[in-house]
Amino acid sequence: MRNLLLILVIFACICAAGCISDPYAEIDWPLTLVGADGNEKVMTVSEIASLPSVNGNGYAVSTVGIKYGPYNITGVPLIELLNQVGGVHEGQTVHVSAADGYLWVFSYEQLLGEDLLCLDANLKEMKNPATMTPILMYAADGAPYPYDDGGPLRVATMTAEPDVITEGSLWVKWVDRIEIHG
Ligand SMILES: Nc1nc2c(c(=O)[nH]1)N[C@H]1C(S)=C(S)[C@@H](COP(=O)(O)O)O[C@H]1N2
Ligand SMILES: [Mo]
Repeated sequence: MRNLLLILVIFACICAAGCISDPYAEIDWPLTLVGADGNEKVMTVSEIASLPSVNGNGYAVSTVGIKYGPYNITGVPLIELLNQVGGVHEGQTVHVSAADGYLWVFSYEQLLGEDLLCLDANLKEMKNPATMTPILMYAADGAPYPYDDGGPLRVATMTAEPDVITEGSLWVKWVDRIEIHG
C-alpha cells in the first residue's frame, strides 16, 4: 500500500514537471509549412519550441518611428525551420503570412542575413551591417511571446550585437503559414 502511494506521488511529480517544463503545450496555434514541391507540414508551437533554438537581440522600429525592444529573443532560424519541408535554395523566395492577411516575402539571401536593413541608435543606416538572422520567434525575455504583441509566433530579425535596430515591417505578427516559392 505504501509502495503504491509512493509510485502515485512520483508519477504525479513527473506529470507536474512535464507541464511546467512545456509552457507551449497548451497553445493551440497550428503553423503550416509548405515546401517548394507543394507538400505541407503542420507544426504546433510546442514542436517548434523543441527544435534547436537560437537566442539573441531583438530590436525594431516601425514605419512611424516607434521603437520596440530591445528584447532578448528566442526562436528557430527560418532557414533551419524550412528544412522540415525540404529546405530553401538559391533563387527561391519565402512567403510568410498571418491570420490578418499580412504577407512578407523574404529572398534566400535575406534568410542568410544578407540584404537586410539595420540602423544604429539614431536610426542611421549602419555602415558595417550587423550579423542578422531572421527567426521565427516564440519567446521574448524568457517567456512565451504574447498574442497581444503578435505571438505566439512572430518573425524577428535577431542580431548578434546589441542596440542594432531592424525594420519592423519584417516582423510578421501571428504567423500561421510559411511557403517556399520558386
Ligand atoms: N500580421 C501582421 N504583422 C505585422 C503587421 C501587420 O499589419 N500584420 N505590420 C508590420 C509592420 S508594417 C510593422 S512596422 C510592425 C509593427 O509592429 P507592432 O504592431 O508590434 O508595433 O509589425 C509588422 N508585422
Ligand atoms: Mo510598418
